[in-house]
Amino acid sequence: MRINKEVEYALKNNLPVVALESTIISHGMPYPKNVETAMKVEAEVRENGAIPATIGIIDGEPVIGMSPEEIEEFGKRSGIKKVSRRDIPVVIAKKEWGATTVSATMIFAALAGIEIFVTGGVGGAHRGVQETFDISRDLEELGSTNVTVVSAGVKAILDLKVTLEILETKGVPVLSYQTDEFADFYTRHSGIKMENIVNSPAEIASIIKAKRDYKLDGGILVANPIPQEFAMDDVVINGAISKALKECEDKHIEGKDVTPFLLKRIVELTGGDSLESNIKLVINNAKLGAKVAKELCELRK
Ligand code: PSU
Ligand code: MN
Repeated sequence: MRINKEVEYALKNNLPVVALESTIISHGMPYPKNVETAMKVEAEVRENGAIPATIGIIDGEPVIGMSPEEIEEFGKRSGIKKVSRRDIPVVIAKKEWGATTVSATMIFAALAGIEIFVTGGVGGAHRGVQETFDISRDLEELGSTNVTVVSAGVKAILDLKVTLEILETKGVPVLSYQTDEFADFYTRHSGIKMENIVNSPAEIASIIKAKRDYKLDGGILVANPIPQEFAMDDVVINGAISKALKECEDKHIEGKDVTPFLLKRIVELTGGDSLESNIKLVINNAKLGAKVAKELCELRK
């Protein structure tokens, strides 16, 4: 792995570092907004006192802490593979480029020693999972890899209840930030009541520490709701989601192409509004993630 100097120094000296994924850049947003967002997210992490480490695979080498030029490449180069756990050895051996999903990013973050990872939304159980068995590797990774993922909850394109049941089975704490309702990405209210509510970055850090102290391996999912001023209108977003899901079925889109297809169609169907919400919520997560990383370093002193 190539760990950039700044990140390496920070990790050796108990300074806060936040991991960031690259699938959101290559497959989650269109160019050039994807690159602009990735740069804004890195800046937000820095403004809140932590060092960003965007992770991806370049010519078969996992990179922890990409340069701005490399981020730009991930944003515009075509044919970059979407890489989850199963794809990692293939992309490395074939010396290819790979955009890491939540699962793959967690793996490399853990290998590098980064405990906090910020993204938009994690994958989960797709609607119709009873028939398709389509459950993101992200859930399995949260069950076993020691990284805390700060997200805006789980996107309403998925089956939220089944996703939460699977997380419970795998022993993943889901921490709802300053609300008792599960965040569903584009809005603040899914209608699902949450048990574990947290109110500050320090509280989240203390829960991470308790999990590590007692060797309860696995990740933690923080659900940080989108700020109300950037949230989507329920009717608009639900209409777009239903339409996109129907098209996905009609076009027989399957496997790893499902999530990128839905994200892209929802942006188109909302005239770009969902993309603006998506950008704002990732930046909001970067702020919280950086603060949690800082608090965790304080506790580790
Ligand atoms: N959710 C989003 N944006 C994204 C993704 C999920 O709102 O870009 C990406 C993440 O990289 C996540 C992946 O890990 O999609 C999940 O893909 P799948 O459903 O194929 O497991
Ligand atoms: Mn899948």
